[in-house]
Amino acid sequence: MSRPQFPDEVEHDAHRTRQWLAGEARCDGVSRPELLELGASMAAVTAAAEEREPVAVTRAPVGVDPGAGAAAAPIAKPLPPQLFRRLDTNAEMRWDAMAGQGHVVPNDRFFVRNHTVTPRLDADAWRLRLFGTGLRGTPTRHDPVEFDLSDLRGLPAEEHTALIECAGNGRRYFAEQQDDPAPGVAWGLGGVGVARWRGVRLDTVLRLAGLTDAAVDVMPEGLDPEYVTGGVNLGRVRRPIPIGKALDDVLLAYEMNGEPLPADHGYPVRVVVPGWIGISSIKWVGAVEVSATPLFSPWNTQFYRMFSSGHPTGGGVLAAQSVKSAFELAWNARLPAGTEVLLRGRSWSGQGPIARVEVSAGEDDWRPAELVDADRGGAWQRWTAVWRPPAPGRWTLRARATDVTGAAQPDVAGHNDLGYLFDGVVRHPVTVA
Ligand SMILES: Nc1nc2c(c(=O)[nH]1)N[C@H]1C(S)=C(S)[C@@H](COP(=O)(O)O)O[C@H]1N2
Ligand SMILES: [Mo]
Repeated sequence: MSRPQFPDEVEHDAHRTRQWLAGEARCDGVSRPELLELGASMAAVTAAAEEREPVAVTRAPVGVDPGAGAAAAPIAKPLPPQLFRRLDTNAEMRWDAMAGQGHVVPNDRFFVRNHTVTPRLDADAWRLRLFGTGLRGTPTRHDPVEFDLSDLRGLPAEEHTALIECAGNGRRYFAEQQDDPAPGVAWGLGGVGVARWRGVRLDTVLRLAGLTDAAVDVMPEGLDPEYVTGGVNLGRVRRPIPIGKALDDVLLAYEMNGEPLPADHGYPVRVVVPGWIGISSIKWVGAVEVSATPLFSPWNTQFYRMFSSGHPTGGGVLAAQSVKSAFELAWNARLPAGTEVLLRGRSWSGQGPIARVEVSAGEDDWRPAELVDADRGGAWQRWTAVWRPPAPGRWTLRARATDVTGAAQPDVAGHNDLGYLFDGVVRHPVTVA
């Protein structure tokens, strides 16, 4: 699979932003002036909207029978406390739950990021509806080109091991380590996971649906409830993908780690956009607009952009996920004094494989970690380091990685108002007894 093309996205976004600001594009459900106003006057609301505000959603998505599950928990699967930490409608994986696991994250402990709730969809009734000016004959939303699940399963399948990470992963360390709290879901480092995704290439389906050369953007949207925040209904969760990326390595996945996609991860079908921030990988995809004109949604204009005095007006697009490292240890894990401990962890970067990892247990005693060979060039890199805790007490473990492009973890992550892309070295406390 080819590597994500972030420079393309940055360029694409700069171009789209100019068009958007010039009024050349529309953003269904929210008018451009409304969005601009939101942006100008509701910075705080926007921030809260991103990933924090508790959202009261009572409406069911069209075509979904809420049944008895309407008032059910936002997440369908069990969330045992030894595997997850709950964060409103979301759940982050506990890193000690990865101790001794293989390259992928088992489905029972994969993190969940829900803007509202996991919908219970009927796979037999499910259809993928493609429409828009980028398809031959310009099928409309109400008279779309349709595929059902067996259609998709009948097409050539591919399986890719890909990492999905929330752009806000690590956000709590802006507050905890840098005294710079950011609004939004207070993820530790558990808003990330790697799985084997099996499905059909979006490319294949777009071509069957009558893709034309005029298409520039593709916007999948979810069948989960519309997202209401700050009193504004922003509609279904959706974010455009430029056609170049859509035709490159994007999957319509119906299996995760060899099982049908679990309800929380997009059953029956989700989009998987390797390398791009998690919001690109739309779950419970029901429709895909294919457009000959640029598309916008609140998820690429108001959220998931870098806003701060150091970034351009309108914010910078979120491109590659940043470099991060995590120990497969509980926060405040207890370790025995005087004996060798094998520390394990993982590092990853949106820009490419990890080249090198160093660990430290003290002030300035960085030494190289051993990379697990099987992961070389993979979605993330497991590593180990031997440590003999010298004495009982409180110790701080740190790990820092460098990817093949030379991107490395700084001691302090760069500020941005919405707390995205934390990449600082995390100080992991352990107790030696
Ligand atoms: N329809 C829909 N798709 C969605 C979301 C959502 O709330 N609704 N959340 C997005 C975000 S912000 C992330 S980080 C990923 C998380 O995928 P996961 O829940 O399978 O881990 O899904 C993305 N796709
Ligand atoms: Mo996310």
